[in-house]
Amino acid sequence: MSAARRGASRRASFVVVANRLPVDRVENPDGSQEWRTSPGGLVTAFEPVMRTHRGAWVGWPGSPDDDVEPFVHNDLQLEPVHLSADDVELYYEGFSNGTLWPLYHDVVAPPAYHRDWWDRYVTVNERFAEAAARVADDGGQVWIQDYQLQLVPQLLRQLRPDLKIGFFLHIPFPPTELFQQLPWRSQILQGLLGADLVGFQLPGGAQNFVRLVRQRFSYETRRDRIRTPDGRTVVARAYPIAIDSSSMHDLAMSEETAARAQEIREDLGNPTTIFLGVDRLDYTKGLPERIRAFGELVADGAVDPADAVFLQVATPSRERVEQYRILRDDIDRLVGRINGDTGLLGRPPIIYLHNSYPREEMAAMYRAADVMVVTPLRDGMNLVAKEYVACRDGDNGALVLSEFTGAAKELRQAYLVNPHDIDGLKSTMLAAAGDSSRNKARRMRIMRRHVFDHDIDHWAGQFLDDLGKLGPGSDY
Ligand code: GDG
Repeated sequence: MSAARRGASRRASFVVVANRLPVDRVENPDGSQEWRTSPGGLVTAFEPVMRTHRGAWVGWPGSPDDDVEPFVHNDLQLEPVHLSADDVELYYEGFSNGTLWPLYHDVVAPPAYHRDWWDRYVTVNERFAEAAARVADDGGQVWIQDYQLQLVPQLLRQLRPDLKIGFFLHIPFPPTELFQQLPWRSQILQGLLGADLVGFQLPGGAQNFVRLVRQRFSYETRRDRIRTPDGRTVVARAYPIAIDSSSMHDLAMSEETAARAQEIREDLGNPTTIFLGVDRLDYTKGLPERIRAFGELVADGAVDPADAVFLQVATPSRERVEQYRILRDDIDRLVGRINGDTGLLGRPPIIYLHNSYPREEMAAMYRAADVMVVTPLRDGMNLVAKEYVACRDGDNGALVLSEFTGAAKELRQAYLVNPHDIDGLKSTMLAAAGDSSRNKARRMRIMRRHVFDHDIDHWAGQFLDDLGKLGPGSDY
């Protein structure tokens, strides 16, 4: 395996625990296999900390029933957690993506509650906690990621009370009335309370959490602090996640990307306006709403398919989960109907790509697009919106952004929309496309400054600085 060497685990003073390891196993044409760093912000965010701190990463390697020994990849120590096919079905596709995901996203799809899913969620969280306990050095820092692992903070504290434990939730933390539906609500709250610092995307999520803890357990709380009966202080605070803005910008500004962006425009028939959507194919992302809105604009004659096109990239996601299969069929039908009803010869109004692309190609699409359309019904942050802003330069480009994303709280100069309001979506998409260069440039300049000042290093730095002040031995 290139760039990877097997190695017995050594103890690490900084440990990230996430559902997935930050690598993918890829097969070469000659049949040999190797690990490659997965595309994504988290690896980039943690890279500097990992290097200065002797870091390790605990996570699932990505295929079921695969026994992978601990190994080192690009100087990063990787600690695989084994998941059986049953674990994947019950803990990952079941409880994580069939219960928690819809519940935490404002029940935009109905969550399913099954006791055997929950039981397996507990077992798998125990396995992750044990792996983290084995690898963390005395008094080390452990940072646990996301909704799949909400019990790990408490389980790990029981095993290793000497550690400083942080947790970050990448998705929204729901309003208290919705959270109370969960049959295992107390266990989840207690799981999170095992951390010294619980991070959320928005202040509202942190407040929901503190309120729930006060209501359910009558613990003493003051602003963002919770006092537990065993005398610990748990802090719940917002850390809006960010992107590696300068590397995204540099990639977009390269000559290769400029040439590729030009090619994309030509391939699309050199329209005046390219609208772009980029999402994991997920029912929280509001794909049908935006496609329907664009289809109506074409049908109404407000948009001429000879002059404008909607390019939608939908990255395949969670394809074994029923709701995702239904969504895919719905979108296929919707796009087919709009293109069939309103398309011209060689000019379908919607180009729909159900595929994933290298980062370079994504940057070229962002650069080619005149209007980026991001319309989730609910989204913790939405990195696509920030990536688009980072890839722009000069006076064109407009971002249409759902009010229900975390990003909307920061990117106030976007053209904000309520994605449930199809007429509002239509008028906002038109307004964004037709706005003056001066207005677009002004809005983009302010957003760009924000995205550059609040990048992924800033995000990780703030969280880890705060975590450093908390936990065992601190009098914070
Ligand atoms: C969760 C939360 C929160 C997409 N297609 C391709 C590709 N992507 C990349 C995008 C972006 C990332 O995937 C998607 O991030 P989002 O933030 O938009 O959405 P989720 O996947 O739902 O992420 C979300 C995030 O966690 C971080 O905390 O913002 O709210 O739901 O970076 O560029 N990348 C490549 N090819 C593709 O085809 N290379």
